[in-house]
Amino acid sequence: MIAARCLEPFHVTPRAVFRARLRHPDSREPIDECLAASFPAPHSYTGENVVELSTHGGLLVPAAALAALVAAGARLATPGEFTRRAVLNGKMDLLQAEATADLIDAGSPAQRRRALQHLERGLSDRLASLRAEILELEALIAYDIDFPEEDEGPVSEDVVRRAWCVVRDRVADLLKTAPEGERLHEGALLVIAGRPNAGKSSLFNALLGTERAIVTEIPGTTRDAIEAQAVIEGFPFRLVDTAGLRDAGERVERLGIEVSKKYLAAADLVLYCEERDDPSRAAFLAEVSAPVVIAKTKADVSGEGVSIITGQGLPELRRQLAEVAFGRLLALGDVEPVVTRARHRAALARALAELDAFWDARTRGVDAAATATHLRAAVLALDDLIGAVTPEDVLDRVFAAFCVGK
Ligand SMILES: Nc1nc2c(ncn2[C@@H]2O[C@H](COP(=O)(O)OP(=O)(O)OP(=O)(O)O)[C@@H](O)[C@H]2O)c(=O)[nH]1
Ligand SMILES: [Mg+2]
Repeated sequence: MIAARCLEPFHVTPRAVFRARLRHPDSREPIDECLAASFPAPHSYTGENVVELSTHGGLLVPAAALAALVAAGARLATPGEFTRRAVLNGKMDLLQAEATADLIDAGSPAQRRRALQHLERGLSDRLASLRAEILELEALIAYDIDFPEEDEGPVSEDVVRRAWCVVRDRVADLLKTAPEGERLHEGALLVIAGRPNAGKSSLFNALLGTERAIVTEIPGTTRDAIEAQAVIEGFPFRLVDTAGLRDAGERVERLGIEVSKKYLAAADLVLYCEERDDPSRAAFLAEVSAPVVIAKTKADVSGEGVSIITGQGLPELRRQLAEVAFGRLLALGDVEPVVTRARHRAALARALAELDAFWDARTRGVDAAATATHLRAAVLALDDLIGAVTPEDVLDRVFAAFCVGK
């Protein structure tokens, strides 16, 4: 065993921390005094025999410690390898593995809370109960499958319809959380737009809390789009400051306006800045499909709206932005599960399509055994989502974004 070759003394007392001298396995050269803890299988993170070492920090000691362990037969883990092994050994499901990465990457309180909920099986439990409901629905039509020639089974059609309706709506409700859930994962793309000199860059800086974009009294100051991460009311946003929209201007500015238009097309929401009622607003709004929040700027001069000088209106604006981008999540609170990735959305959409195909086939008089294949397919879609049987390439994709050491 690798640890036994390098540590002096070495114990396998479960989960007891002990102090040991770390030596090079060949030269026996002492490298560090470290803390070691052994976690015999299956009571470890990965489910395998694990020894954890805490060495002194710095540059030389950890590098020498790693070299000694590699000389004793260890190798460095690939990104996400520990969690991947935990999934393969049944210590956690795929949703919990994704949540582990999300927890580490969380940049806002809302992301952290959601990742923790998924890690604690919030989403896994909901999917397990939906899966059980679909299997119960299949049990309800078991009589029809066994005795296809009978007209009336012991379970009335109304009972089957209600059971189908309940589970179908529950899958649909979970699927409806996908747009905001994925936004929670990526950050809502908030594009700040408006005429030159409207105060866009000033508001961008105020929402970020740092002077990131250049502000001057000259219209056309911002030439290119600037993107930055911000946390607003606990939610993650990607803020984009853009070049003021106008038709005139020189070549560089016109290119900047083109970039603004591309961002506007991808935006989750748009913050439209104007100093006073702006005649070009209507034409602008007509071209944008994302929801738009209108901010009246320079309130210290005009009296109403937001001012970056006095701070007036900024708390209300922050609340409004969070409400528009994450209103559904705010209404659901932290208890109801939410799906946060395209992978989740695709699997749920498949389950929903199969549930609808089941009912459609049943009402068209297709024989019960054939309709049941749709219920089986819906269950399989949920199994894929939980990661019950996960093909290698799905694992590769999930763990590609992991950091080394988890
Ligand atoms: N009094 C007052 N002045 C402001 C406020 N916000 C912005 N300004 C001023 O308005 C001018 C334009 O501000 P910017 O933030 O550069 O405006 P912009 O919309 O980014 O302008 P372009 O990048 O040229 O399109 C600057 O002189 C700012 O100091 C405000 O809340 N109150
Ligand atoms: Mg600007």
